[in-house]
Amino acid sequence: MERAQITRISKFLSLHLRHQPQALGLVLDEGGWVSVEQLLAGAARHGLPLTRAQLDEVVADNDKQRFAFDDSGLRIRAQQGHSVEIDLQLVAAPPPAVLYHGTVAAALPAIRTEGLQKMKRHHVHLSPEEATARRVGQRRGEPVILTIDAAAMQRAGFVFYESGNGVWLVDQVPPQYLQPR
Ligand code: HQG
Repeated sequence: MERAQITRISKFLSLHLRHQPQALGLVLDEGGWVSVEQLLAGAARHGLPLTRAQLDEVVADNDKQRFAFDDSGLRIRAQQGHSVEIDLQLVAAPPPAVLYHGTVAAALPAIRTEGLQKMKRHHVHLSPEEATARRVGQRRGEPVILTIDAAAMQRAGFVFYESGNGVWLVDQVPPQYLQPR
């Protein structure tokens, strides 16, 4: 498929697997999973007919591995980023010593006061690489990269989770763990 078509399908999947499953007549189970067959039927009903091969291509090609099939290949879910209530059954793991977060200057005063908050998502999203954080910040304007002392947070008892696609998740980052750069 062409890049534009893959992006269109990826955005459609993000919308429905993270935020509005009901718009496609889907019900996510508690882990966020949905049957591939029902997803394809719902997509066809809503003007985006899609073959299983096309879905496989979008899942495999995705730059951030946003979606995953279960072991049977019969169910699919978004790996993270949900606004609907689900339990991804994430496994706690020790984080890299340093993590990065990309944001923009306008958010800094609030972030310096109250720390990084999860806002509308289930967790604060952090990246092991600065370049990834830069791309995340760029979605909102000129990026500002914050360095997080994840090792100190872990020593203080904060629990980190690694999502299936290399994003590190935590409930919040209090301002004292944001290192000045
Ligand atoms: C900011 C995309 C004010 C935070 C990306 C960010 C990522 C605060 C925004 C993933 C704040 C929330 C996550 C505070 C945090 N006061 N602003 N106390 N604390 N913020 O989209 O990290 O394409 O929920 O800096 O690429 O930008 O969806 O989080 O600017 O991986 O797969 O509030 O989403 O991936 O924005 O992005 P978001 P994010 P997908």
